[in-house]
Amino acid sequence: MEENKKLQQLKQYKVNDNEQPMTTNQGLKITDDEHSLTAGLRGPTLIEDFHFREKMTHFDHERIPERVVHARGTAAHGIFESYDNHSAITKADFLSEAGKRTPVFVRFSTVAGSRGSADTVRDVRGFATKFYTDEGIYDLVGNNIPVFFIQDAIKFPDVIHAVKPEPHNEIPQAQSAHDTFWDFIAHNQESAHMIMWHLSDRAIPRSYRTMEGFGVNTFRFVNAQGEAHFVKFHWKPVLGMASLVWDEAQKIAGKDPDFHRRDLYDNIEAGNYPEYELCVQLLKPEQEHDFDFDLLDPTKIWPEEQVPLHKLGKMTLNRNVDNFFAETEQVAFHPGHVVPGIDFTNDPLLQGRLFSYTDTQLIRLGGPNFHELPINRSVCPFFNNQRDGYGRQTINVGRVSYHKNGMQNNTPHEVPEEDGGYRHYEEKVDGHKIRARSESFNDHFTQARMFWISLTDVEREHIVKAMSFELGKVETLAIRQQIVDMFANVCRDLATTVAQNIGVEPPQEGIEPPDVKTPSPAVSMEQRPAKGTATKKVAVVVNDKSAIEELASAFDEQHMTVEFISSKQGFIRDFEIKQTFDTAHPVLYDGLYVDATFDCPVTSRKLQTFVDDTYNHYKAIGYHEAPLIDAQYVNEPGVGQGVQTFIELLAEGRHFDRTFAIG
Ligand code: HDE
Repeated sequence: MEENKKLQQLKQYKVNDNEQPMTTNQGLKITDDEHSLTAGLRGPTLIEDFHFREKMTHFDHERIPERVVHARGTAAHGIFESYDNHSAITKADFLSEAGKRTPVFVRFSTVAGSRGSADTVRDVRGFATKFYTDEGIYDLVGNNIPVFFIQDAIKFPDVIHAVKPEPHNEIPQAQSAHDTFWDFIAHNQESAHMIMWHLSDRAIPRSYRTMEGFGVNTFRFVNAQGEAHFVKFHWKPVLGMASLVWDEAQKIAGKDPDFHRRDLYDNIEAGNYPEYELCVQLLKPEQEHDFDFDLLDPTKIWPEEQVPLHKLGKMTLNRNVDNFFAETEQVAFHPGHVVPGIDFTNDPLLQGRLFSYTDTQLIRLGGPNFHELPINRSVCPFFNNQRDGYGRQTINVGRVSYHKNGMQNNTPHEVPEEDGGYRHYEEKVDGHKIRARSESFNDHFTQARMFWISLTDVEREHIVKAMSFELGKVETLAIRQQIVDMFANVCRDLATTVAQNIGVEPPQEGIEPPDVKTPSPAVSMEQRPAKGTATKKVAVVVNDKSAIEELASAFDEQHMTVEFISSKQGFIRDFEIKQTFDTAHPVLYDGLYVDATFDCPVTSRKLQTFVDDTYNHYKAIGYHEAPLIDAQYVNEPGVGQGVQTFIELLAEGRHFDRTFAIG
């Protein structure tokens, strides 16, 4: 694999201790790592035991604070390649020519859960990308949902306190289905649009590989002539989009809490490199007031039908980390890490973010030198008069650490814009100091309604179920009622059905949604579904009579990932059976092919459960002969005989038109 500049740089920090002698951190060779130095065989440990003290002290200090949000995550290295010379819209050098390649590091995350929480909870996903450009670090710190709960950063601690486990008993972990979260929503109606996305299938992605990413905030592109555009960023997964169903997501949280982390890791190891296209929506400064929403409002999208996407390039994730802590845990993102050609707007959420990210690294990474950690280091050299601080690694030589100076010819010197110096976009700003928000931010329901009317029936049904589930977990009836009334502003039927499901009154008379005539079909996941079989993971049930050879080659040709399952582990001919009905579970696969029966009634029962769960979650089921699966399923959608039929059914995605499935 290609050694990009960042990977080359990281090499010098890697240590392989295989076959090496054991030493203390000071390099002293250790003769005995099993026993403390004690006064006699049964006596106390001596304080002079420097080896014990060093080892124990280091262990005692191993933990750093987890991220206050996005604590649970996983990351990978990759490369970004620009499709073209985009200098007409931005002078960013990494976008300046077709084929220009820039190393990247991407961290995906959930938001609410602790570092050890399950991957498949209902939550927003973080999608943070660090570009190691020739002009310095550029971070695109996005989410998989294009809008946010709040409009002003000053409310961020509130929404996060509300969604995190409740303070009196620290329950529930990584869940929004509890009183404080929904109490916040009922009293902060600007979150209505975000809630619609949060209750949709977007919040339970099948994998990080099949998920979109969004910059959310409105940024600015500036070209060499100083011309600016408002810009929204999008990542589009080349595989298309896919989600879990809720029953499945909850079960996976127990069967494999590392489901998304494992999926990303395994696919990169297998050479199934995830790819995402970077796209932007652009608006000229004179278009700032052309819309019925405010371009600076982070609770609004720019409908793709009105503002089309331009493709800028493609990112490929092609290398796993060597060490989770050193890379994934210590990586420090910041939306304020920009390069010339990328600038900010007055989006009030973005403005607050520009303060928060550096601030949080100071406590999390222990001081101001986190930019020196290998994963955070720029691949271009950096020079300034900043000095010292905890853990400083750079040995700055010379006597001068101030500007201006005469002793060092006034260097490091400032760089004019034409030589690559960063110059802020000179936006005219004029106003009174006030704590207030523009009236143009006040419409909270039009886009929530637009989202609702843009979805398919199945997607809408999932929102009804998700809202019923979430509110069904809320103990305070008044909060349930307030939310029902609030969402009558989006759809009266939605609110009424949910009210029936959760035992509260239908929404008050007189609350009606805004009259939205134009949907935005692009918000539906069905517009970019993950079709085809490539990288889909299937369970294939076999015994020693099964045609494993043929199955393996047929599925391999389709670039599917196959796991053979039988009653016992071991080998059948040349094939290693790595999974049994006890080590595997149907929720962990995209489809099931059955080519075996079992005499043992217990094993047969386990196989039946496998088929049932696969059916319940609308996934493709194939079988060699009809008697191999329950007769009730044979004529159901997404169930078929023979390998070819199964491949076609798997390629279509989920089969939501089943008679009695759940999910
Ligand atoms: Fe963040 N966010 N955020 N956020 N955010 C953090 O920074 C913050 C917001 C996002 O994988 C923290 O290094 C404020 C929107 C991602 O390391 C912290 C506000 C979006 C990640 C922080 C927001 C994001 C973070 C915690 C409201 C989508 C994980 C740890 C104004 C565009 C990055 C850290 C990683 C992390 C603050 C809202 C994305 C505390 C104040 C909107 C993907 O600085």
